[in-house]
Amino acid sequence: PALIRLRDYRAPAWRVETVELDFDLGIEATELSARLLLRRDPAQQLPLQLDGENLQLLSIALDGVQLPATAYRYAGNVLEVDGARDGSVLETRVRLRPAANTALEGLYLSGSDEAGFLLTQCEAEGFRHITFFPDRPDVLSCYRVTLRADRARFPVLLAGGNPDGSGELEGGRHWACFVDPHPKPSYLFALVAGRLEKIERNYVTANGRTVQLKIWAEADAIDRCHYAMDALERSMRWDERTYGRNYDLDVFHVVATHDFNMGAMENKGLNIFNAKCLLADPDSTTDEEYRHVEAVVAHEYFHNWSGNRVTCRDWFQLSLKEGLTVFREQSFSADMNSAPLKRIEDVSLLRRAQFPEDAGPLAHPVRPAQYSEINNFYTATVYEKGSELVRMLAGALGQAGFRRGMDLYFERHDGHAATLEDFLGALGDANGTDLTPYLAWYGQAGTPRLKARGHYDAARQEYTLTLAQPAPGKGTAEPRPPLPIPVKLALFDREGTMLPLRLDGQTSEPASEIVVVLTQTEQHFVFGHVASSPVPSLLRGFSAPVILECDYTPDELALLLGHDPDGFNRWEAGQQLAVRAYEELRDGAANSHALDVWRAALASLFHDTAIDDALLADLLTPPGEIELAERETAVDPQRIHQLRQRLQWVLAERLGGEVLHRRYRELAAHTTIDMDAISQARRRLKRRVLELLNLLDSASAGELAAAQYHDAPGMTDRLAALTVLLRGDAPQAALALLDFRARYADNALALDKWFAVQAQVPGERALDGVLMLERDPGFTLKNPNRVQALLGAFVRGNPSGFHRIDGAGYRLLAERLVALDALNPQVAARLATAFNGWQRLESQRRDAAHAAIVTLAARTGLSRNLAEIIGGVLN
Ligand code: B3K
Ligand code: ZN
Repeated sequence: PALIRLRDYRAPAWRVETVELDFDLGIEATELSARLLLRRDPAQQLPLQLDGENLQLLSIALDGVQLPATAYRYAGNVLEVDGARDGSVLETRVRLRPAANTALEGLYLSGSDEAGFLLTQCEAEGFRHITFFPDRPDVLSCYRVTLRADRARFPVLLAGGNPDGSGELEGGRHWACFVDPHPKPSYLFALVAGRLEKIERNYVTANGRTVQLKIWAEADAIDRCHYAMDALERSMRWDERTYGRNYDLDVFHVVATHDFNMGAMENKGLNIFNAKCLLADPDSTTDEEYRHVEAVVAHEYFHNWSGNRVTCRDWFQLSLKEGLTVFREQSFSADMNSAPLKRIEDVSLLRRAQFPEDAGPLAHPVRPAQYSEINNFYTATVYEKGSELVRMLAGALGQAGFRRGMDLYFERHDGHAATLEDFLGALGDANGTDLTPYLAWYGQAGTPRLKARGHYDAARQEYTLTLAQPAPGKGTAEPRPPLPIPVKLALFDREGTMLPLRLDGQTSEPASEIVVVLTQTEQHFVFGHVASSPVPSLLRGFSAPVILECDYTPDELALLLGHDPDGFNRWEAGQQLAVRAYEELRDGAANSHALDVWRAALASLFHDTAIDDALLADLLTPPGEIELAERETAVDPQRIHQLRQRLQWVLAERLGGEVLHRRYRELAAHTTIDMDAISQARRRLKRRVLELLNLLDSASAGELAAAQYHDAPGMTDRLAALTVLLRGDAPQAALALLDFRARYADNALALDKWFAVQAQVPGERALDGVLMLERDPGFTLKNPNRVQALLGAFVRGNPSGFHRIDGAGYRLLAERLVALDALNPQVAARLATAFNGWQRLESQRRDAAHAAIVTLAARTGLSRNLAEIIGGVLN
């Protein structure tokens, strides 16, 4: 398939100034007329070409005259029209088949023919499935949309922008019109029509605009929208306070659907959400999911400025809106909850999802140079690494400087489509500084390594920190410039006290924490007046997305774990120590010093009353199996699982069954259903303690878990208990599963968890479980959430189950991908990325995975989405 390349970018030859869309909505067939006012770039002499996919063209007219068949050609997803000039008006009428649209891109049906509703998804290139248009983000137009439909079947009619009239039509039909005063790219167009309920609230913006906030959902879900409404209001206030950004329409609609390819979509004035990112109630939503709902609501809202008012020139710049908006969302969540816990969560995700992506055959820069199918580039790299890059820039400018830069960015580019150069330019210009060296981060794939070593000179009372980034450009044709790597650091004496830092030549007052920026391949940083050999705390708060290599002793790590006031680095020291302990177990070391130090340090923290319960839960959790696998060359996921279990068992044993029991009982005695931080933290620690106990004594943990399942006031405790029962193979598990299945038969989001928890039971037996669950009447390949819950949880969330030595996991995935691809290419392509990393498996699994992938690649008729991923994975 053809590759689209960044270096081939050309400004559009034709733009659309205004768009008028008129829909006659129906489930089986929808017809729509589009009226485009065209503008031609006088510098370009190209014919009028519009994108259009699977459109049934009913009529076409130019400047009021119906066109004969000789005056236009529709082939290969392009409509070429003769005779158009600057100022011409093109009118087309097309027919769509929403109910037959299983790809969930363009206009489609959510739910059943009888009860479902119609909606759209346009990003990235869905608008061309709705009408003929220059479907690219640098064409910004003003939209007027009229919806017409049967009133009984479609009582609610919504489109982006402000409402501009509605009324009755003959034959029980009605209409509603919407005008969006802000020019926008086609990917932000949206409509929704059907039977929906709403909750609403008035909101007055800081600059005095009254906005009606309305959240829409099907009748059985509307009661679960209140949390999202509160989160929306918090997001709006936060963006006013933190960035001075006000909302800019009279209405803001949010709609929940169970049929959605991703998390949510920031359509102008009409956000559409996957129900799992919007609905929340204690009975069916875990604490983690509550935080996720808050974050996604904020993310989509923040896009109104970072994405909608200032959009991307082309899809190569995707991280301009996504990296920035993830960063804004993460800052918001950190402000609303605990900042260190949020940072731990974000960095864990980066390591679990982005580092492996960046280390495998699908690696790509935050700004990719080329793609075949853009939907394959909504990746952890573009989102999460992109956010890390913005974080570095924000760190380099400081809070006030970053705000100045953002103000200038919004001011300069409001109403336009921008590039990453524009972004760095505005941030730099507002601060009189040149940020272009950071562009190098956007252009290269792979996680950089940072080597650190310290040298203490007792006679001179000097500490020299040497930082190095191993030879950039090695192995590549073009030498790469070194990256700017900001390293936030502190020094501790051996009692765990922070030392004042005086960098050589620095005249200002000593600080306890500073940022040094490595800009060359290797640099020395010399600190004076250091009274004794210090322990450095490096890359505090994870100040750059790199892999740090520093030869700490286990005791130095334990010191940081015990004393670093930076909660993130404290956790990080524990993680590194756990990795050392893991490696000792793996290598069968006779003397396991790191292991002893690790469990001793945790045992003493376990009794430290000053420590937050949630942080303690995280400290008691070693790096996950995927992270551990990243460090190996011949990966055996089952062995990694066993070793990690063993590591946790050793920890549990050190803590002792009695201590764990007692702590569990204390925490259980305080169980509530409240959502405040302390209650959430207790639930998190309670779960961790129960899991550790389960390794030590599964019989008594099983009894506790069975009771917890039975008495659980909410989903967090219920699901934790069910998980422990399943993992421990407890006799009570079967009954709990039955109970859960029946209890949530009509709650799709809760039922998803029932599928996922079983798909994630470790080890060879998981696959039989998956095959059985596929036969459950609740399973369907047509619903992305359900596919994710069963197949996604299995192939991505269960390494020791998926990577069976006989290769059955790989063959199952390949077979399901074929079936899924025929229905929904986007979902198939995303699932297929689970094959990433197969080259580093030990040989037997590697051969089996290779065979499955090759067989799949040889199939004809694969979608462009899936073909690109499979082809990439084989590279
Ligand atoms: N912008 C959308 C993602 C669209 C994905 C298209 N395949 C959601 C978001 O990032 O906010
Ligand atoms: Zn986004």
